[in-house]
Amino acid sequence: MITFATWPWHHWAQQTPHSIALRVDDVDWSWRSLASRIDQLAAAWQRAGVTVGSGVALRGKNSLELLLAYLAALQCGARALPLNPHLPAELLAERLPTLNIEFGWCARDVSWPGAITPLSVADISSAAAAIPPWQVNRLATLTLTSGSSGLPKAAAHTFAAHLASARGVIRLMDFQRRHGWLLSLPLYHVSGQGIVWRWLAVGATLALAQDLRLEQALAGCTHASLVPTQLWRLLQGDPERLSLRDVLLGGAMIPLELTQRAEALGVRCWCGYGLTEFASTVCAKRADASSGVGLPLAGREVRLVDGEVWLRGGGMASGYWQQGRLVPLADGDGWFHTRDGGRFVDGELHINGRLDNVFFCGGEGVQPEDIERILAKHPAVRQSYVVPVEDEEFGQRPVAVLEADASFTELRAWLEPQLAPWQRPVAYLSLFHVIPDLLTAGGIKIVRSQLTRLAQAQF
Ligand code: 4YB
Repeated sequence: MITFATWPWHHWAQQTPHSIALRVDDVDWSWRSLASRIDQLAAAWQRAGVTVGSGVALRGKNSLELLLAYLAALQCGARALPLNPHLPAELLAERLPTLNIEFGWCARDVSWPGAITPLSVADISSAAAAIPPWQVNRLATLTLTSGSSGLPKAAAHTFAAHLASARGVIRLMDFQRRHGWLLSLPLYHVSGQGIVWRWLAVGATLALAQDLRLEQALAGCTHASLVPTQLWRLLQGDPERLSLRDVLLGGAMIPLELTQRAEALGVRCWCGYGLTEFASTVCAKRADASSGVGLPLAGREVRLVDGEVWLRGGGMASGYWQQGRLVPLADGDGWFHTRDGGRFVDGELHINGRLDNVFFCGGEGVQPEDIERILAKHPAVRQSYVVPVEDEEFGQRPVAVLEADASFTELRAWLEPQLAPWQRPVAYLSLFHVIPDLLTAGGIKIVRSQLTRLAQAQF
């Protein structure tokens, strides 16, 4: 596996200058043209004051401009913080000052909190700037966690961590220079950045489709990363026409029914378990007859302590960035305590669910994911969440929030015999009724605390 002596895009511009680095809609960019565009943009941003150690926030949906901004910020030696464009302004105003962000780029003209200097990708400087040296151990990115409560934390990764994460997946999935990976998940989430670092690590083609539906965006791509809901939707369309060869799934429980259906259509499925703190994938395997997430990728270790998954090794963030310093995320022996419940079955890791999601119904612990796993087996269920609602008699009781093509009466009759009495939902709600703007909300996962609040209000 290559170790870089210079910025990866410069490396590939020297090694394979005419190979296709990027395919944006129908336009191809060679490594040489990409590297030269990044040089121009980085030089302009350096003239605007961005320097080694600056903080640069990048706010937008995936686009060519966002990718260029990300790479240019890195080449300036800055810490890049990609942000979900749907984050409320109040949260940014509260969070950005603690993250030492001095500059901001945004896809649309929005105002940044006062102290932040806006940057533009229209800026071009042909004056050669002194390019900061590539240093694999420099802090490269801050990525906000999607924590279920409180303010998100900013996991700080070095280039070395991103590359270590990439290498584990590349080795497993046989991703090579001749392949193309669609940037199918947002860059503000580690799953999107994971795609970028795998692309850079092997010098393959990255595909970006700015306004296309997923089926169309995938045309000509061999690889994609998808959350289970995206793959369900894809299989509902015209799956015969998919050119997709390999799909890395993750972010949530991956139903066996999903991978079996996709595999039968010739799509190789890889089941991953990953986290922001580990710059994406930690465990993965080729989908098979078991619902586990396989074994740790090379260079990672997993152990279970009182049923909690602890992780250590390659890809781990250097800490959470807070007020100019790194707050450790691991214990004294280097283990990160994930708050995920897990178990080993036949030597393979299975994820039970978030320990923080457990609630109590009449004194009995309910792990919502145990019920969701059963619901996911029903052929008509596309998405399912179980959340607690307050109950005078039992404390809390489960409610099922579903996207399904079957009636709730039918689902209830099918589900209840499979559950203990305290696990049985007291109500069934339609997901799109509870969160009408779900599809436009931008995130890759449901925020459970929000879903719980909305379900409680409708109950
Ligand atoms: C899971 C889970 C699983 C995560 N079963 N719970 O490149 C990739 O690995 C990728 C590919 C496709 C889609 C997503 C990814 C990711 O990176 C996902 C990373 C992620 O979700 N990070 S997160 O910080 O937002 O959430 C982490 C949490 O998500 C974990 O702590 C688990 O609770 C949950 N999770 N994979 C069950 N296979």
